[in-house]
Amino acid sequence: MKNTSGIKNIVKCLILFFILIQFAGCKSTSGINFETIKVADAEATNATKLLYHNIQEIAQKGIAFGHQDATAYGIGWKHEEDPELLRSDIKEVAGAFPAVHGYDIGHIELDRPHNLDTVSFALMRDHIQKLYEKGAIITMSWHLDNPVTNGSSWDKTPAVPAILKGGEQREKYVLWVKRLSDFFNSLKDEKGNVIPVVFRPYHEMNGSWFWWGGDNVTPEDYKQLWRETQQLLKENNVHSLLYAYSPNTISSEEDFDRYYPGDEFVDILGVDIYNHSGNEAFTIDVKRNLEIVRKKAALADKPFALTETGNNNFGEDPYWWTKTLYPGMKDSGAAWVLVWRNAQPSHYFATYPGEISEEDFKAFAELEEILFLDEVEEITD
Ligand code: BMA
Repeated sequence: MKNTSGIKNIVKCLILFFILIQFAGCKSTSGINFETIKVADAEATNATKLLYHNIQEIAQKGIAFGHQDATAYGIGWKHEEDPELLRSDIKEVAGAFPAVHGYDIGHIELDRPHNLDTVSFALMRDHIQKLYEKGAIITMSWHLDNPVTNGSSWDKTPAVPAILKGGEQREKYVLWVKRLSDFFNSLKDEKGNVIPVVFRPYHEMNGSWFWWGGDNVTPEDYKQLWRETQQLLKENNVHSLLYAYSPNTISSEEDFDRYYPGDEFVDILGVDIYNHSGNEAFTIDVKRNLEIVRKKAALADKPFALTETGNNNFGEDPYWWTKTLYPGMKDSGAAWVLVWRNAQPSHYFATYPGEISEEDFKAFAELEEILFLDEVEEITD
């Protein structure tokens, strides 16, 4: 009797041991079970899945503030020469860096050293490394040239059929995606691991201002382009991306769905909304749009964001942040809001020292719901 119970205990211990081993295999030191996190790329790295997890965590706590090209330049300055120093108009006004940093990789496809806004890709890589170490979320759009005419993104000559499988410009497009892939794979952290980023290609496709959108493409061709591009990236061993889909201002769920490539090809839902028709209309648009996107995101069990916004009329409104933008976004559940670049006094979307809405931005930054880099770091640590 004594012997049998001893054997039973050993067997029990062994079973327990194997169960523990099993769990230890799936979970990271942070306790996240990566096996259960499903993203569009089935082979996404754990760092990419962690980014996805963090974005969901952030959305529970507030809305992370983002700025395009935040550390590359601002009004009256270009990035610091000293690579250890990161400057930002937002930091100068609010005392903290944005939590989300947007970059555009337009012209990477041409193998140029600078993007279409003269930001060097080497600088971009360097800043991305530094910001990622600090806990920032990196998101990238792609204003690529028109592959048929070699004109810009705004050259409306239809070009999508030409770059789909079997199209006349397919070879060129495959090369373009290869260059894009090499750039993504060159973004490495201190340990040499590839840095995960949110990739937001072919944005604002429901408008007709880009060659990939509106009257210049059919929804079916657009969806096919999305899927084939994702496939090419995966074939090039890019497994560090979360894919974000973001139309321009929509008026219904059908509007949102028109070009949607499918839940299995998208990780984050978004919408871009600019302040074109006055403050009141803007607040209403933001509220309504985020409600639609929130509903879609909940159904698909994905996070969502206000992927681009900004005021083009600051000169007329010193309270835009707290009285116009915030009432639209408040309690929306969006993971982040990203304002577009501060290029020059006639083309800027965030504030800067001395700018008319500077004080209001400080009040906006103080709001509990609005999160900057230090606050996001605490949530995701
Ligand atoms: C647009 C403008 C352009 C810029 C492009 C890509 O909205 O800001 O000046 O080239 O974004 O960043």
